Amino acid sequence: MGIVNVTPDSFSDGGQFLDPAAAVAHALEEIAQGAEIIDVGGESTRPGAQPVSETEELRRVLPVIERLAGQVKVPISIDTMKPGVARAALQAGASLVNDVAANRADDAMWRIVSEARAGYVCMHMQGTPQTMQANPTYADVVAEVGDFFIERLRRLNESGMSADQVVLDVGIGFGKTVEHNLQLLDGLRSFTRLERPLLVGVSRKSFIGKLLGPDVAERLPGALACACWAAQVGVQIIRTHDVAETVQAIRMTEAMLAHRQ
Ligand code: 7PJ
Repeated sequence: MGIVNVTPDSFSDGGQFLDPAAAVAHALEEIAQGAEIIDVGGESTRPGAQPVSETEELRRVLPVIERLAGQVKVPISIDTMKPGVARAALQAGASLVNDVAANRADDAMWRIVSEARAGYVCMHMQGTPQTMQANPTYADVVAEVGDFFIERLRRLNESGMSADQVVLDVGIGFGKTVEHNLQLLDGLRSFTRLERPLLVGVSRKSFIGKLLGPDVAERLPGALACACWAAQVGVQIIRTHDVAETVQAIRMTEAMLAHRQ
């Protein structure tokens, strides 16, 4: 899954692809590099980011989705927390909603996804992007994220969504300390018991910097280590800014897995 941020303030590439033509060109480049899903987002969810209005978010993402939908075969994902943005994006040609706010209380988002028969990424987050990194606390983060997934699959089903629309994501960095992120990466295999595709997003994330020191432009090796680890324990989708490098690392991992005795 290649990332296309149509935002002025995302933590690693904010402002680069605000112009729809630049965003579309970036998506096409990611597809040429092997991306099999394009994730278009118009609101930064980095810790402490300011929310944007629905009007502004739509102004950013809709031209990009419309233009892409007219010319690419890969599924387009809309990265949004707003049901209204999800609805408009699905109408414009997106087929997957990436919901980092799947810990939401109301079911408007889920009804929209259900009715569209679209895909849905159900990501775990403790708190909100504004509060999540203040003091993340868990007794057992792997068990709690697993319980969250089970409870959400039930709620999604009650809102009309079938399990086969759902992808699960532990939400690396969303209300987690470095230690929590490492525990979740270690525990990834346990989530395969839920029999849903798994997605992991580690690209350029701050826990790599906190653990090893590199600043945001130099975290690719750390992210590739996580991506290969994830692929090896059964994760199907890696969300990344660096598609060519990630595809090569994953294909190599898959070649080794295919030859395992
Ligand atoms: C994730 C995401 C992630 C999913 C972001 C960043 C911060 N969506 N959106 N999973 N991260 N599903 O790009 O690093 O980990 S925004």
